[in-house]
Amino acid sequence: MAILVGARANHKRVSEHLVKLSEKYNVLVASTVSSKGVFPENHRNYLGVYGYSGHRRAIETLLSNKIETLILLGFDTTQWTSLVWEEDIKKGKYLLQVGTDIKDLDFVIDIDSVIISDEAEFLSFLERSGCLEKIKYANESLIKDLQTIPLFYEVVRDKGSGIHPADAIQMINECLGDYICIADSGNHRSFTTHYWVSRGTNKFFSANTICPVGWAIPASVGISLARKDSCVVMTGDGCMLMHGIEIQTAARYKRDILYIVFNNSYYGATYFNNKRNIKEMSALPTHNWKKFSESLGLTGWRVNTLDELRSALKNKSEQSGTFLIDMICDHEPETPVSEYKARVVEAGVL
Ligand SMILES: Cc1ncc(C[n+]2csc(CCOP(=O)(O)OP(=O)(O)O)c2C)c(N)n1
Ligand SMILES: [Mg+2]
Repeated sequence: MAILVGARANHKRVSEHLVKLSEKYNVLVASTVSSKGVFPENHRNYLGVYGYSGHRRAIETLLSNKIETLILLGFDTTQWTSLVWEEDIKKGKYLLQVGTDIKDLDFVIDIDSVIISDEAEFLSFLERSGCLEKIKYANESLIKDLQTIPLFYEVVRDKGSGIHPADAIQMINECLGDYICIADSGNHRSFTTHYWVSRGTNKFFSANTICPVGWAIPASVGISLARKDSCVVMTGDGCMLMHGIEIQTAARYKRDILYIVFNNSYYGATYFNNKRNIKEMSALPTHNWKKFSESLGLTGWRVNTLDELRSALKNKSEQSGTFLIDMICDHEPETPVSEYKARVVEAGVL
């Protein structure tokens, strides 16, 4: 048995129940781009992100017949979360959907049973029902088996030069893995969703439905004020052009936030989505975000290599305050969306 958690269940009460149940009864948990961080991503019972920018372990397992019962918990069925409406999620399984929003239930994915319930209440009922005792033993060997499937897809390195965003995210994660991570809109979101491993729970934020570019910059100020934890924001040069000026507010109120600008001189996502466009549709001047940040009271660094990135991260990790890393990179490295993209192409959208 496994639970695939969606956006509606991405809150603290559900996380607490999920971790407790998973540890007590070996329940496997997967998330989506809209619920990443609801369960610790370094946990042995974690399958990974399913859908857009999803993990290999989650996609392979949930599309196989290794899982007998799959519970979709607070699941928001979108093109991203459903892996382009992939029907194989039903393969060999009993599908149960639990949630409170009637519009979500039995929508597009053909469900076997539906329960209208608060997600956390449902989990505590599930435990009281006693049925998880059986799962505990059945899932034990499955968990060992699944550990052999890597979480990540292999990084594709045949395009672009300089810092590869996948390497950058893994390095940032290694140095600042306890920070709250806030991902903006663009290729950098895809890399972050895949390669950032959220330790602990409720420490990952990203706007996934309307996806406004630059959202993460002002959102980080609110998140920092509400949570009072260190934050790292993965943003792009296009995002900075939309809402970058908001870093002023962060510095003015001395928020402990590190902004990392994936400065690839492109609206990278636009380039990938509209390859036949004229260059001017997606190319951008290489702005100096280090100087921009300094003019607004932040400390800025510009980095061109992974070594320079590591030393800037080390510097930040030793102090609190508002900082920006202007990271020069290429727009061409492929985002980790091969499974998603193949389905979009098959549907004739791209
Ligand atoms: C307000 C708004 N306008 C346009 C878009 C479409 N859009 C999504 S990602 C993106 C490119 C963002 O560029 P950048 O911040 O440089 O990120 P990159 O893809 O290069 O990593 C655009 C234009 C959007 N999501 N929101
Ligand atoms: Mg860009």
